[in-house]
Amino acid sequence: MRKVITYGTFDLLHVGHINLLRRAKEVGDYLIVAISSDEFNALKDKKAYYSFEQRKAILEAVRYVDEVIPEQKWEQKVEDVQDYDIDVFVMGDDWKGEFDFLKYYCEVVYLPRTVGISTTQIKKDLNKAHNG
Ligand code: C2G
Repeated sequence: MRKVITYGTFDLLHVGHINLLRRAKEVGDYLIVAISSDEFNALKDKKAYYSFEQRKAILEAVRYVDEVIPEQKWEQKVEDVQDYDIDVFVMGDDWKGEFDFLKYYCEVVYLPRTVGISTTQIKKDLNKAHNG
């Protein structure tokens, strides 16, 4: 069984996330998603609208996702790849090159981001619509 892992906040789930998850699943048979904890989001200067538990429940309902684990620190990726016996690490290409050190442990694949959508833009648009 070819196991894939990817990491992210996945807040206000949108088609950009779904496109990433679908393609990540396509490169293997089993997809683990490490979702950023609320505390780790703070380290990324991100404040998710949905809590970790809510984002976890939403991702577990996505057909491409087989397992969801917490992402609590930058340094856990090597340990995760070893502990979960991962074959492929996948990220959107906004992270291209950032995780090449994992190439010693598994394949590293950066997939093109979906253009024109982001959680940040969704929040901006909603704020504008609400405040006129
Ligand atoms: N993504 C995408 N297209 C978009 C938006 C996001 O392909 N329009 C991808 C990102 O490239 C990432 C994944 O969806 O691979 C999750 O995006 P975020 O939730 O923004 O994740 P991020 O904050 O980049 O967290 O340790 C890695 C970090 O936790 C990554």
